[in-house]
Amino acid sequence: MSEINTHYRNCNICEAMCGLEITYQDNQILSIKGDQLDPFSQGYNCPKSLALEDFYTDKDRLKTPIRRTATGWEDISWDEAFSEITEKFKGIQQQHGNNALAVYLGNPNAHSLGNALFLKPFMKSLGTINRFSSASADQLPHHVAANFMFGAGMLIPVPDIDRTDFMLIIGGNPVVSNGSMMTAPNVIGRMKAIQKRGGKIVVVDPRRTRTAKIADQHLFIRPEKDALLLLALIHCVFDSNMVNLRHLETQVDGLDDVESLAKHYSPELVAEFVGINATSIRTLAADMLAADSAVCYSRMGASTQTFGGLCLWLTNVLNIITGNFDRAGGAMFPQPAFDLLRNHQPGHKSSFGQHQTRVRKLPFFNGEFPVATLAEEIQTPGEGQIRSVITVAGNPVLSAPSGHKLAQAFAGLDYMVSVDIYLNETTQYANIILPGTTGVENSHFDIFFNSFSVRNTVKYSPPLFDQQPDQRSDWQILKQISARMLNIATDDPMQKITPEMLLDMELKKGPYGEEGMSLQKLIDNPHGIDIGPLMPCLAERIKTADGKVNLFPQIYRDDLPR
Ligand SMILES: Nc1nc2c(c(=O)[nH]1)N[C@H]1C(S)=C(S)[C@@H](COP(=O)(O)OP(=O)(O)OC[C@H]3O[C@@H](n4cnc5c(=O)[nH]c(N)nc54)[C@H](O)[C@@H]3O)O[C@H]1N2
Ligand SMILES: Nc1nc2c(c(=O)[nH]1)N[C@H]1C(S)=C(S)[C@@H](COP(=O)(O)OP(=O)(O)OC[C@H]3O[C@@H](n4cnc5c(=O)[nH]c(N)nc54)[C@H](O)[C@@H]3O)O[C@H]1N2
Ligand code: SF4
Ligand SMILES: [Mo]
Repeated sequence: MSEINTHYRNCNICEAMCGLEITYQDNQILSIKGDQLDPFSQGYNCPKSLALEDFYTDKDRLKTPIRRTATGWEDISWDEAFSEITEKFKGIQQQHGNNALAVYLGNPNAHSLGNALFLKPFMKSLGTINRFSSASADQLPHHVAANFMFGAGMLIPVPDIDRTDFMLIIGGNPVVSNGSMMTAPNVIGRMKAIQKRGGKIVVVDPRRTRTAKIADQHLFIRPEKDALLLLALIHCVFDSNMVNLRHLETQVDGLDDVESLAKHYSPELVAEFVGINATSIRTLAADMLAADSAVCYSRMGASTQTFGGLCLWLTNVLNIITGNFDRAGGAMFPQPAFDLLRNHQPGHKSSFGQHQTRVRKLPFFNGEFPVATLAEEIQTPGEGQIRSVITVAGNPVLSAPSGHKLAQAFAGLDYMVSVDIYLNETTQYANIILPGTTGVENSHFDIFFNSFSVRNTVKYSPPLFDQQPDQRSDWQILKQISARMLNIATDDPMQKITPEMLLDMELKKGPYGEEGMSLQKLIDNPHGIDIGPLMPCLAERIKTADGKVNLFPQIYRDDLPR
């Protein structure tokens, strides 16, 4: 037996990016604890992080490809799997058109460095516009608001939870979820710190959640009436002459139009619909206005509902007109070291509505269609019908709206592939399952969640254990399928590119590149590097053509009559 060693990495199970300290001996994990020296999480971890060991040792986990046969599943070689898959995909696309093949991407893709980097070229190599993901069952309204108000779908403001004096949480349960679109390790500790410094937390939720229990005030709301509540709060801000754009005075377009709209939504008018009395609504607005700094944070319950678009737009409006935008303690833009918007030109035309789904004519956005339409796109006969699907790290039969219909739809496909580590509700319909390495077997860097983080930090995690000779990582699987779809030779120089090469390049070209940010610097700092609290950066980060915030985008004007 060799000696006991210690390994430091970020947990990649949820959005919180907690730093972990893992002790191990040979290929056995002995303990998983919070890393006290991680500057962001400072020793916090939750019980879910222990699952990193379970993933590593689980006997049920798949490690090499399997193929479904009439008599059950059989093991096959990687080469045989890749040959069959690309032959089938090409055949189906030749016969029925490129869009006969669809892709579904699940949540773990966002928690994987390799997947986050190689999915884009992978999807391009498939040449289909039929792309779906869990994002449309979750957070698209956040991206739509960012797109139309700030000029880029990824430019999403996050609550500056560490400095705010007043936090209004609408439809989020961070005490249980550990926070979402708000990367904040030990979110409970950060919430309690608000209260300790004399601040206040108000929760708006139809249920008495654990978050509501630790809040100072809980307002029960009728489901899906949040847009009306937000309009009434905005009404109160205008009504009391308290609009204050601060440094954004010349950078906001559409204020008068918002005022004209909000006039019609007094607390007295909406109270009955919303289920919260007018006095409570007026007091809520007054409390928010009286605080030195305040932020409204809306999440799943506000996003995944009939009026999710309006909710996320109005949340931004409320933060902006109360002077709590791009300012300490309000809603702010992170400045990640790996900047996903590095090449995003101001005024760049968004993909919203570039294509429509065949059956229900729903719009394409952010490179994809709503997953709620996937089953009907498979089951409705006609030109452009989907006949083949590849899922990557997703379980839409369980997770997507009307998943039972997807089960039927998948069962009727000509050919299906899943890149997944388990045989489950979704992957059982695949002809071939390709399992990648996961968790501690992979290197990690949080490309997405650093973009939604309440503090600017940066950290790289090397793999803890080596890949076995018969294992592949997800990104190697995706690259192999791409190469074969495009008939690229295995010795092509592009085939040698690794996630680490791309990461190093982005860090050097990124906003801290001149200060020596690089992969090597991160390797030398295994606990991570603190860059500091969020800084006002709207003027530099905004991506609209004229550099102004569009307070009242047309898409919401069009939606209001509904
Ligand atoms: N009823 C209901 N439905 C919901 C929600 C809800 O609250 N209630 N929440 C919605 C939300 S917010 C989301 S984000 C979606 C999530 O929707 P999905 O992403 O479709 O669902 P998950 O269960 O996260 O699927 C994860 C899949 O990835 C596999 N997997 C895990 N790790 C890896 C890996 O490293 N590599 C690969 N290749 N595969 C891996 C797992 O085996 C599993 O099949 O669900 C949505 N659906
Ligand atoms: N343990 C665990 N943690 C997770 C996950 C997990 O699967 N397991 N999934 C992760 C993912 S992918 C995500 S996206 C996050 C989600 O993180 P959160 O958004 O923080 O958590 P949810 O439980 O989805 O909270 C939604 C809340 O909205 C409320 N709600 C429902 N309808 C309405 C409404 O009409 N109006 C209002 N105001 N509220 C409403 C619900 O009662 C619920 O309390 O959690 C992450 N964390
Ligand atoms: S809160 Fe999330 S990131 Fe932190 S230890 Fe738990 S699962 Fe991992
Ligand atoms: Mo999610």
